[in-house]
Amino acid sequence: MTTAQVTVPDIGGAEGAEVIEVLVAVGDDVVVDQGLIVLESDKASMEIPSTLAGKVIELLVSEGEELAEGAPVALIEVADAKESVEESEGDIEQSDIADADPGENDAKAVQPPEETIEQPEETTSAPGASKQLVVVPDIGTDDAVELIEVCVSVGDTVAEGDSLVVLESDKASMEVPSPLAGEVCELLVDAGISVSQGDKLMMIKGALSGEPAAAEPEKSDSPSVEAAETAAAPVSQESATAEKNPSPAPGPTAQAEVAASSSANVYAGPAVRKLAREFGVGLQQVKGSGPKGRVVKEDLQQFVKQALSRPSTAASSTGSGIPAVPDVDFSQFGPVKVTKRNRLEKLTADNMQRSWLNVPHVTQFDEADITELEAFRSSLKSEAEQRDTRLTPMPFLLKACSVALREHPKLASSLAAGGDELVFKQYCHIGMAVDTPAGLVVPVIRDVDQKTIWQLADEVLAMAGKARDRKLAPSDMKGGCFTISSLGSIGGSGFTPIVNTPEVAILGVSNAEMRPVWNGESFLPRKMLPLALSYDHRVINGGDGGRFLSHLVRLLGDIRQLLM
Ligand code: CAO
Repeated sequence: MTTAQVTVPDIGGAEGAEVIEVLVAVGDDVVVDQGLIVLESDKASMEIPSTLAGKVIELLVSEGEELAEGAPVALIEVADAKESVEESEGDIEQSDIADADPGENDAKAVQPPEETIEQPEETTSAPGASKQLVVVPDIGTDDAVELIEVCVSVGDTVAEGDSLVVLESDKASMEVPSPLAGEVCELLVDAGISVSQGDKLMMIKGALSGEPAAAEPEKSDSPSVEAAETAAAPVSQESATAEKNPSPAPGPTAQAEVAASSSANVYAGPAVRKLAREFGVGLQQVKGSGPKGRVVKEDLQQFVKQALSRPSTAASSTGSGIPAVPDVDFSQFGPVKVTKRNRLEKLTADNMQRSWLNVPHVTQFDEADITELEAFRSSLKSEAEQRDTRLTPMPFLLKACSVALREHPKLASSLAAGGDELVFKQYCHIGMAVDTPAGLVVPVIRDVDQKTIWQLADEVLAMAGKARDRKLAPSDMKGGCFTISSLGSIGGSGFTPIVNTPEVAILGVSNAEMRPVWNGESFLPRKMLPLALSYDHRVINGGDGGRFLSHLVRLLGDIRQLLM
């Protein structure tokens, strides 16, 4: 059985890099190229791949440790030692070989840019250089890599070494530092595109740009520029007369750019950055718990978990991007008792919030003279007792609404197809809000237009009883075209009800009172019933609402009209 050691390869000249993640455990089977650890320097993070296939029998590093080139990473029990050693092209050392030569390892492909960003002297020391073109440095691979973040904007002042863009391959992410101090005057790339060594990134106006003419940059055809470009150096000069730069590739939205650039300053490894992008999480929102505040995978998982566990809070407070009402610890002001809200209360809250946020509400008010109605109703009291029912104003209200809705069907319609269509119902089912100890429910009374006042009285009684006994079936609360919410028996002179979506209108009924009413000659005692009609202004305009309400007032004022 042969064991062999995997060591840290050439990491691009970085003096040391921190182990930010150990990707395998003792006992794991690994294949060639599988990431063993993630190293992160101040400019790049990179996965160190296994150069062997086999079983991890010892991990020689731990998180937080600083490693340099040649440092042992793991001891692998090689499945087929010969084959693996051949595959690794001498990058690995057998455990009995003292000196490692990690130089030509696969991980070289992920060397960070510090080494390569050192520009050829002729490109940076050219006297009087005004603008410099920054290009993708040697990234250790001929393959294109993704440009995941642009860390600067046009107009930004950058210092030498400031991160300009972040590149990411499937094995590493690396920041491209600015080779000079100056001002970003043109961006030639957008996040999301693929780039290769030598591709143009941006123009930076160096500190010497304000120098006199003598210090003007050399023309683009100068040998030094040619030399620099031919050598695909990371930075080349470009004068004002030089060839036009390519247009930036089509990129993401401005919002995405902002998110990307703010994420760029977050301390996190490539795996975490990739995961964050997949989840659509801006890393700047995530609190890092790793060394030096580094965001680790667990931080991101925790953040996503918390976000998912907040849907009801979001629905109740931030449904339209409205800032949430902050939680207050009321016990700081005095003793408190906290109770849990039941399911019905929370459901009602969500429905109200949804309607309130989605529907532009208008409420119109009027009063119906129900003196005659009340006299008629009183005259039927004994008959109601004989029928073992109760004749409240509600059956009359239901009937009157059904007649008014027949004349004004828009009030019983619903919006459909994202607002392109209006559904007119050929039935008349009316909901009735019932106040129960458990909360508010709205059973629906079907085919109100086809029922007698006595039938409606029975149904009001039955439905209100069922509601209070919590015996309503879900089907009892579906299919309404319009709703009546009567607070008449409770009191109050008026209120503005919330439309019970997807319906478009609701009638609020308040407490009827005897009042002196001027008839043009004298004040007469009349029983006046306050009515409030709330409606969805996307469907019902003021004229529709006013006509419906006036009609309803007339019907309640003279119930003989209900027969017509
Ligand atoms: N003005 C004056 N008195 C009224 C009245 C009004 N507008 N409406 C009803 N009354 C009277 C009734 O006539 C009855 O008295 P009598 O027995 O002397 O006739 C008494 O008040 C009690 O009526 P009721 O409430 O039992 O019966 P109802 O048919 O009028 O209403 C129901 C039934 C289920 C709608 C009602 O009980 C109820 O729950 N209302 C609350 C609805 C609600 O909470 N809406 C708000 C929703 S938004 O938060």
